[in-house]
Amino acid sequence: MTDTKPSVLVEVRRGIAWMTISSPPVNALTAALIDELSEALNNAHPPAIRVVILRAPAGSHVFSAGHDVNELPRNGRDPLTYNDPLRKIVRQIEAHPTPVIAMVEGSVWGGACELVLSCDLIVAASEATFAITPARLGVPYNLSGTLNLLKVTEMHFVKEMLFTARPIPAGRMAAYGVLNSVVPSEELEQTTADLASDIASGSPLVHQVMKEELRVLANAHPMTPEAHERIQSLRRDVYDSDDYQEGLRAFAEKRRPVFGGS
Ligand code: YXS
Repeated sequence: MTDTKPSVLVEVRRGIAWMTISSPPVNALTAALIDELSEALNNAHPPAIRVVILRAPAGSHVFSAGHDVNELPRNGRDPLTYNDPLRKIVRQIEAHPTPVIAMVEGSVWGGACELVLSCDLIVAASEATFAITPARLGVPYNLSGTLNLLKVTEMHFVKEMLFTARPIPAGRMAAYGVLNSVVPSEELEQTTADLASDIASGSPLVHQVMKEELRVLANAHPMTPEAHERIQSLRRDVYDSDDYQEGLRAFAEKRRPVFGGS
């Protein structure tokens, strides 16, 4: 009987911490799994740990199905607030004092794309796909998630991903600058290990300082309080809408949603 309890297996090899997230059947990012990952990261600090690699179990067809839909609030509350577990782990990875590499095989959905994008480097198998699906579920994608997309690629590609919610093949993601490399699945682990060991041989202090410098610079976006309030009120229109309830209902009933636009 395979263990269905969410877990993060940590294996340390020559200063590189391989973290395998597992939450059967589709690695949905439940609060419990995110707690396990947060704990694993808290125990993976330099100089003992030089690089973290985030992966799914070998051979996974689904890297992660994204936020656990069953954990999205339905009662008119913002489903993606600052303290949502997924938002917290994204910030923790961005602030983690070592480089974090996402090693991706299988399909990546919704908030799991943001989890992967929060990593410093991404190596993907050629058959991997990435789909950002709020439009499919009627969910109000949050400000930081949208900004994180705009930081790594261009507006038209961001709009294609967000408006269509289609799974985008790894090759196109790399062509738009989102992935560092795309390799045949049989080469994925070795390619990632080689990249990690190159990084691990460098100065951990310099990595830590440069990573934080880049995080601060990437977030240096002047935004007026009025702009922030306007975006939040637009998002409230979505999570207060019938369409949001319809998206969650359709997911639960395993049918395509019928959005009425209100
Ligand atoms: O019917 P059972 O009980 O076996 O459960 C099914 C699915 O309901 C469940 N499951 C999930 N449960 C919670 N949260 C999820 N995200 C989720 N996805 C799936 O897992 C069991 C097996 O699913 P099934 O039969 O569909 O498996 P499959 O192999 O045919 O297909 C795997 C997927 C991942 C392609 C498919 O399950 C799928 O498309 N899942 C939804 C992916 C998605 O749209 N994720 C976005 C979640 S919302 C989110 O991340 C953010 C809030 S946002 O929208 O802002 O990005």
